Amino acid sequence: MSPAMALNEQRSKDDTAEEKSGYEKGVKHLCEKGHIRSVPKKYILPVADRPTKRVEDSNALNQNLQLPIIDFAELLGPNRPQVLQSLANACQQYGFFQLVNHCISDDVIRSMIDVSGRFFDLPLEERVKYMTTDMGAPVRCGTSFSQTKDKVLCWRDFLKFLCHPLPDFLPHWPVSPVDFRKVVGTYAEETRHLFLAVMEAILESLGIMEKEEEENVMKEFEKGSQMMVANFYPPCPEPELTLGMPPHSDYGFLTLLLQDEVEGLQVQYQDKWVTVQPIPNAFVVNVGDHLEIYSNGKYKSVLHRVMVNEVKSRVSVASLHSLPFNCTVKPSPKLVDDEANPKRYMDTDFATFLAYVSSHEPNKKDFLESRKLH
Ligand SMILES: O=C(O)CCC(=O)C(=O)O
Repeated sequence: MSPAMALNEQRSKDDTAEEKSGYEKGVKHLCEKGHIRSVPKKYILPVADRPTKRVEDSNALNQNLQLPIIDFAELLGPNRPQVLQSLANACQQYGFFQLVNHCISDDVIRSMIDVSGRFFDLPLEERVKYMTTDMGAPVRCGTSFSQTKDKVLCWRDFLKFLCHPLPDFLPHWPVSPVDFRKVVGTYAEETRHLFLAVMEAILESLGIMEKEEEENVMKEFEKGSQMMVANFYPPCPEPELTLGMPPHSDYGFLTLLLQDEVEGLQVQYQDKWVTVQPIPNAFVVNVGDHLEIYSNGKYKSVLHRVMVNEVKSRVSVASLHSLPFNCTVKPSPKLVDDEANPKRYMDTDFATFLAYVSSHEPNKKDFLESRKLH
């Protein structure tokens, strides 16, 4: 039998009912059950959606392109005006930047990546305690992108959990690994403070300086929502057929993402996919849908996706920040004027977002598109 025929034979076996129910337990479990030599059918993307290796579509032409780097320490010093300008350019042109020289210690960062990896190393019996498809659960372990809706599954397992206010949510978090709550509690608090400092700078970069409005928004952010997502992408035997995450944008104001040393994150830039080179201990920060709405379209919530690879597993941790879940997000009155800059988005709230994602197939930036006023 030719290798191709052998692979096809294995793929058709994958589609038994037993295999299908196994998918819900995640990709890690799938890989542990047996030596996976091919990607099961359920994970194979239509040709047009596969991560292509063709030079004209890949990032090869943009090899030297780096995301803008924002030095947090400089932002707090005498060069703040220049750094605010770089921040504005990054949010307008890329929707992404890397944040270095921030105040979170290497130890806190390393421990967060480490404990996330150890969570996914736990036996399935331990992880299964947190598996639910209830989007309202404070802690949710799952797989793929939108597990119940994806026609094609993604090569990714995740743990999502709410973080703020910490005393409300920490008692729901996993008790294993034993240091999970301590390590993640510290990390969650520190990333929240970093988010607040970056958000304040972003408001300033948007020209929202009038003390009253800025302070009001900042007070809302202090009470705001924080959700953490730890992602685990096992090595994949045929990475050209599938993705760790499909192209998507994030719902909140800002996402602070930590990636380990394995590359995989790609950002759409000028219609091309550009790989984000991991910088040790840096955060990849991106504009979310809410900030695009709040800035009346000035700052861009940009599509990104995750590639997998044949050799190494990869861990990333995203911290998503927004206003409190019961708040409405709308374009800032400071950034709207009827003549030159009319309001471009409808007001939106979290319940509308949840209702939308629960009733639609996940597809790129559809939610944000649905909020646009034409
Ligand atoms: O794993 C990554 O690098 C990106 C994760 C991501 O896009 C997300 O959690 O929304």
